[in-house]
Amino acid sequence: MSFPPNFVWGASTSSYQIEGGWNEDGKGLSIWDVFARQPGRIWEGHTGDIACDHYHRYKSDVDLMQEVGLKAYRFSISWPRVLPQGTGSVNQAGIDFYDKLVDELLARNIQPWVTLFHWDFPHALFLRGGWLNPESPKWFERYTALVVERLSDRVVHWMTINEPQCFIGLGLFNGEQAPGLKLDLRDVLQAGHHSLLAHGRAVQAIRAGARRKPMIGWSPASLVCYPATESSEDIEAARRATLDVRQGTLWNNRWWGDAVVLGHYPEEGLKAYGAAVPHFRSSDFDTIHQPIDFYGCSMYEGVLTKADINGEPIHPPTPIGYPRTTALWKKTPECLYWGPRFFADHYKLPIVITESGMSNCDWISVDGRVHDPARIDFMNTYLLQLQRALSNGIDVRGYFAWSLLDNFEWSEGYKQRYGLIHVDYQTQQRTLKDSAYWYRELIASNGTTLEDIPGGEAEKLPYIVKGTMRYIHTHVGVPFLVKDIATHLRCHPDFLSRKFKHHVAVDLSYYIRKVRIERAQELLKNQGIRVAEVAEQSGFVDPVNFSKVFHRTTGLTPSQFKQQYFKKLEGTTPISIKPENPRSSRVHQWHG
Ligand code: IFM
Repeated sequence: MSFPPNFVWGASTSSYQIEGGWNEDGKGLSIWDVFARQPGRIWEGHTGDIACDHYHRYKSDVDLMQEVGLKAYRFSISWPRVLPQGTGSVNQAGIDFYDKLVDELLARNIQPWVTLFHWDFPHALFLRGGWLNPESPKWFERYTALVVERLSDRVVHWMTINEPQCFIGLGLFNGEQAPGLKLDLRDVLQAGHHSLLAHGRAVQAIRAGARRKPMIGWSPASLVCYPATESSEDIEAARRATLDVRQGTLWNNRWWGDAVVLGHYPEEGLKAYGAAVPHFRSSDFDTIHQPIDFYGCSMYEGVLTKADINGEPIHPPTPIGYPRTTALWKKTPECLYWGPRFFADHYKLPIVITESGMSNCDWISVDGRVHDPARIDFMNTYLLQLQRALSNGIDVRGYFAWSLLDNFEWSEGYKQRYGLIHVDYQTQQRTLKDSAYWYRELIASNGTTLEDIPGGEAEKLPYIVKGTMRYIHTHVGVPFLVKDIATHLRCHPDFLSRKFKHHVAVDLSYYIRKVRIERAQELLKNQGIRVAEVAEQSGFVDPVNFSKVFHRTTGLTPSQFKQQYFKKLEGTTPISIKPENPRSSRVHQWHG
């Protein structure tokens, strides 16, 4: 089954991770600007001061998005760029930046998907208590209303907050991320409660102010436990573990998700957090629980789960040598099947994969390209699972690769590369990785080029050879040269021919000829067709040359081939079906 025709193929980024321009044109400080300057916080003292310099290069970055063939681009707005103090006066240049970005995207037919908050909280508001301040939901509502006022004549897709488990949990509980605090669990959950109220108020502000009918969602970190086998016991154990809330950690789905979608904290959560449950009024949920149009899932890895003898979930240890990314996250494609299935089932909302991808050790090779077969395989295997979810009737609307560009990976600095596009941080030069070209073909085919042949011959061929074969088969009806395939795949024609010969053991030009002649043979089986038409439709410019090549390859001229073919057909004895049962009307009809 292929993906639905309107499936949204996209890529994601976030403001602090790519923009740079940290103090330009009136932008205010974000907590990340401050945190990154504190010694020992970020790997090798990196900062997002320049990052990918997207603030200055957004136009050429949108060109690259177009080159990758993206249907949608998910980006976030830097709150302190548009409101330097978090509230109060607007930084015109800041909001203009996003205004122009949206125009650039639309001019290239790329849907803008806007996230309002992806962690770069205004420092000025942090000094007023940040998310701990009960006013914070109102601050966020006003900021949202401003953005909606400026962009909603063009933007339709909105996401409120990104991964509260991280900006609350990692930011305020274990201090790994900005602002780097280690608060009591109760305070942390209080701040979390305010962020949920902020989500609800933002949804209200979008619906109240949007000039085009909005599609609103959010994007929590989505933690998936997947079953070790398809037994009903393991499936149930995995489902329960996915929906569980455990003591002393914010890594769960339901504390956050149930509040937003179901309008209450889950019983399990109230029990698990006990005395740390924050202060709230039940009417708070009238604000938090707003109708949303999709459930965004940021999904990277899953946890293998089995049922023990009592049906309780257990997690078998990870085998030595298990495939992992450079961030040491496990490659677990199954999460893209079980995650959407469990979440769609529990929340009854359409699913959008707002982030999925892998960090990898990528560099520019001697041939000038970035070869990242691991990422291609990662995306391929994950997307096959998403396809499985779709064919099982789960309503998945889109997939956003994390990330468009290599970028600033928070406390890991630039150590991890997640992009489809390589960034040289010294020169800011961008290079499309092999995975970007692979993704381009996948998008163009609406997902039909996923490789589902484990261990098959095609699987052993490198991407460039498969890409060449695909190009030849899809373009067989038009004249093209090896250099056209090379341009399409962004490599040198000699390199392409060498690789092809090495892996397929025939000359590339011979292979192209063979595919064209096979196509011609098929066409010649059509009685009414003229040889000149066959030549044209199998990609030959000159019919005389076509006849010569045909003869050289098959030992027959096109007309001889045709004659022989129809002669053979004439000679075939039609299959006669003798009625075994003379009363069967169907058999009688056939013979009649
Ligand atoms: O880079 C992050 C992103 O900002 C939030 N989700 C996970 C990504 C990879 O760690």
